[in-house]
This record gives sequence, C-alpha cells and structure tokens, in this order.
Amino acid sequence: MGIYSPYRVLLISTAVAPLGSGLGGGVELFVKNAAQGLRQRGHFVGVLAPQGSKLETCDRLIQLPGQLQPTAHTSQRNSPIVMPEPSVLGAMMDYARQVQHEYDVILHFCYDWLPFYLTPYFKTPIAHYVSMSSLTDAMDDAIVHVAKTFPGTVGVCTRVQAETFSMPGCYRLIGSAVDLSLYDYCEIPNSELVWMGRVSPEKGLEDAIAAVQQAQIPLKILGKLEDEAYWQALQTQYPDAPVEYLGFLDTQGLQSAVRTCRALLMTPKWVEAFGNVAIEALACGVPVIAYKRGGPTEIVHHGTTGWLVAPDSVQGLVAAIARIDELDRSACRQQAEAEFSLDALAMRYENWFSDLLSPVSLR
Ligand code: HBI
Repeated sequence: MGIYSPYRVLLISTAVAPLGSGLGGGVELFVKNAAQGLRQRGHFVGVLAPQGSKLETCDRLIQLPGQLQPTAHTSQRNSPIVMPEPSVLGAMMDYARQVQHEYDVILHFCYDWLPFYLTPYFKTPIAHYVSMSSLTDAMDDAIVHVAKTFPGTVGVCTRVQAETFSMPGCYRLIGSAVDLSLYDYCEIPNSELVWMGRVSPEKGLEDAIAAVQQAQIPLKILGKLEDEAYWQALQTQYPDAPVEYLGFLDTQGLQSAVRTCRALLMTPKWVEAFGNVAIEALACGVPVIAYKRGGPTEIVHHGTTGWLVAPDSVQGLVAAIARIDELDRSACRQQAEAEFSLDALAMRYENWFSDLLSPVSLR
C-alpha cells in the first residue's frame, strides 16, 4: 500500500518482573526501546506489563496483577513449563485476547510457553521477540513450532542466538539498540574497567574479577544482585580484588559510571543472545573486551571497537586489557550511531510488521 499509515502495536513485556525493576534484565531495555522507537516514528504503542511497572515512553500502559513467571535462565534442559497461579502471564495474554481487535499487531517479549502456544488462537498477528538463546527443550519446541508454522513471526537478537535453535531460515533478525541521546561520549577515560549485568553465574563475573586481580586494575561492577550466594562466593574467593560494586543503576546513573572507563569486560558463560551492555558502552566511546561467544561476536569490531577473546580464557582477558590503547574510542561511538540507533531498530520493527501484515503473508 502506497500511503503511510501508522500501526497500532500492543507490546507484551516480560512476565518475570515489573518494567523498571532491573530484575527483568536486558529484556526491559528491549521493551523500552521498542516502545520509544515505534512512537518516535508515529505508531501507537500500548504496553502490557506486570503490576508495579513504569514506562514513560508509551501511549498506554496496562499493568496486571498476578504471580510472576520464574526466570527461565536458571532452568535445566528438561525443566517443565510452569505457570504459578494466579499467573500474571495468563492475565496479560487474556487481556491481549480481549483487546486484540484494537491493534494491528501484538509483539511480545516473553521467553515463556503461553504466548507461543496461543498464537493460533489469536486473530491479530503475534510477533515473538526471542530474548535469549536455547535454554530448555520445552521452550525450544514451542519456539521452533511457531517459527515453522507461522513463518516470519519469530524475531531474534543475533544469528548466533538463532543458531542455538533448529529453525534455519525461519527467523527474522531484529537486533537491539540504545537511545543514543542518553549516552554521552567520553574521549579521555580514567584508569578503571567496568563489568555490567545481572550478578548471576551465567554472566561469568568471576573471570572478570580474576583478570583485574592479575592486571591490578580497578573494576566497577554494575547490575542487579540476582544470586546472593554466587556473589558471596566471589567475595570469599577474591577478597583482595580491586573491585567496587555500584549496584543496579538506571540508565542515567549507568552511563555516567561507564563512560569514563577504559573498557567494558564481558565474560558470558552462556550464549548471550545480544549483550545490550556492549552497545551501551560503545555509545559512550567505551571499547568492549568480550569472550568470543554469543551476541558480542556480532557486535564487537575486533581490533577497532574492542577485542574478542578466547572463551573462558582469563589470560586472554589480561592480554586484551594490555592492548586497550590500540582501540579507538571515537570509532566506538560511531559504530553505535551507525548500527544501534533507536530509529534503525524502529525501522526494522516497522518492516517486520509490514511483512507480517501484507496480504501475501496472510494468504
Ligand atoms: N525468564 N521465564 C522467563 N521469561 C522471560 O521473559 C525472561 C526470563 N529470564 C530472563 C529474561 N526474560 C531476560 O532477562 C532476558 O530476556 C534478557
């Protein structure tokens, strides 16, 4: 169709935590940026989220009560699907069913079984943003089944993430972004390094601490203390490491803590679907030293905006830290502007919806 007409988009946020609490991890940024980017391009954005959520950048925020979903990222391969009653996810999906006729498309960010299972029961098309790599057999089955039955409706962050599922050619690469206006470029750094993320085993914080202990360079740690026992174990194992824990900071606080650092360390033990913290660092001009595993391998330009290191090699991290000065801080900011702007992301969503809603795909 020739004339431009804005879409009415219903976003369904993750059911593991209220938006803005920090416990939802990277997916909170995914939802916030999708809402803001789409609105800036003139679309109407409604957001469904658990009670206690806050989100300025949307046209309508509906908060629903109920039990949060247990997080999937600590599941085992054979973990069963669980939905604690009364389920907030069930409430959100039932609300979406009731209002679906008011929207052109529904986009959800839940790494949970229900939205995938309910896809054929909705008249309004459902787009699925898969925010993590393969974790459990039950979720793999649900995701791959929808990817094959409703081609083009499953969106992913990176190719390497998509490859952890067996759905070759049945997914749409959406990626991620940051609101660049919230991140101030910093030309001259101080002497510190930074690590950001949920303090949880799959994020591999112990390797970053081991590396700075060896390099004797101070490390700032930012992020939600998700696994207390893990954090305590790190304190015991590295009592003298030059680290400072700053807690979970909002974007303003995060960027002011990160922008002056020499480099971000990323030490994922799992296949990180994307790694939003990498583009938040790049947006400030902070280069990224990351294990060559998962999402960061599709973000870092090895040798200019960061170093990709052999996975789980602390020595590799130490060697890369010694070569930070060969990296170009202005190239980091330029890469964020070129590849990870909110507008570029919103256009990828717009094209996705246009293909979903075009008569050909509905035939
Ligand atoms: N677990 N069950 C479940 N559902 C989610 O949406 C979810 C999760 N764990 C982590 C998570 N989302 C986010 O931290 C990641 O998507 C980034």
